[in-house]
Amino acid sequence: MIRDQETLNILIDTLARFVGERLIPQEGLVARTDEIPEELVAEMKELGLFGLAIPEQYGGMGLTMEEEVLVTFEVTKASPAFRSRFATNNGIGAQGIVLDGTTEQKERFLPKIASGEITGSFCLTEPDSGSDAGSLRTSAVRDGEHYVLNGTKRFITNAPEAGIYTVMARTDSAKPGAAGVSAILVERGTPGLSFGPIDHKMGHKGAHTCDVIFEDCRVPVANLIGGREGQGFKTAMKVLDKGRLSIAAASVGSAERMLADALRYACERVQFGKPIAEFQLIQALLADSKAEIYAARSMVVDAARKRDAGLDVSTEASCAKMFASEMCGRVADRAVQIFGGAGYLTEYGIERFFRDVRLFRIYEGTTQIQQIVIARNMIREQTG
Ligand code: COS
Repeated sequence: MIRDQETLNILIDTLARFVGERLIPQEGLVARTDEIPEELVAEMKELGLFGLAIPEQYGGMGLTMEEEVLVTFEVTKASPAFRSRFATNNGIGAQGIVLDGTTEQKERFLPKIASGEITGSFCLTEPDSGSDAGSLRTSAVRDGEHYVLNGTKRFITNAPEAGIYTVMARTDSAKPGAAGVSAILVERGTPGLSFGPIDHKMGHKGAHTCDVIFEDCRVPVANLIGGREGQGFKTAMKVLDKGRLSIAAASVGSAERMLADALRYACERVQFGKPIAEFQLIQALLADSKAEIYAARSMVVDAARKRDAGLDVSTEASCAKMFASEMCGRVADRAVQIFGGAGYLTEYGIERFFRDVRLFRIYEGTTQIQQIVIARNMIREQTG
């Protein structure tokens, strides 16, 4: 659902220029230093990137899902670490409040999230609870007008920078699975909240993750998302339905960038007396990538439109995330192959993308979890 094509075109053109002139030239530096320069973060705030998907009444741009994926296709033509810096504010670090928060919670946190004044972070995964998210053990025990949180969350994106954490915690120890989980907002600076060291990762340098630790961390009852206990797992799943579409879109944008780089290289690199792009075996790598990107892009836009139409897109989001992230891995592999020896060197940048995009098949639900979600939904529809 594009509300105003002209305004969207201006936004996408502006972002394309920002990507080309500001982000791509800094990719090497960000990878080497594991840090996005503060001036670039300030420019992202200026452009409104932290509030793309936050409703306009709270200071965001209120993009529809279709508009948001089109923007993501553009922004992820630069290293995915850049997107990661602001994506939690539009996605997993804010959508719990957007989808299920009380009016008071929305008014209190969303304007600061939309402006980028604070970064949002989503705390679901734990050391012993990854794909089996319903088995999480972090506890939130009611004590008067507070919850007392204890436990550890793992691999939490933007945790070192964040100001607000959406924490899935067990408020009912008698209910072992998803039913006993609630979503609770914890603000930075709350006594009992601390962080592990920044994780050393294969890729996504500049996008930080770390453990988030709760030790008798007291949080007001008013921070329970939606004011109802036992709804936290469902909130998390709804947030992930949207998040998975965003990762699918990021997979498409990154694949488009890698293919553009590989095509340019293939047209310039001369072997056996002509550019390697003229050899049919190279053409097959290019053509397969082009067709698969087109398929993934079409899936993502279709699923986004269905979400904008108010449909349940749990299946479509998982299909898009699974196909697009796996496609992106294949394109990364082919791009390195086209670059040959140069593809293995740091200075050409393609090996960095190869490492970066590996994460798309893992976070916000592995490919295997997407298969489970898709098949379960199919069986449920069949058997009623
Ligand atoms: N939207 C709304 N509600 C949903 C939902 C969705 N997309 N998916 C599940 N639910 C609801 C179910 O309807 C069920 O509610 P009822 O008990 O009232 O029927 C409840 O949530 C529990 O669902 P389910 O029984 O399917 O939970 P499981 O424990 O079997 O787990 C999977 C389901 C495996 C799909 C889930 O744990 C998952 O997505 N794991 C991956 C987690 C992940 O992506 N982690 C990445 C880190 S976050 S960056």
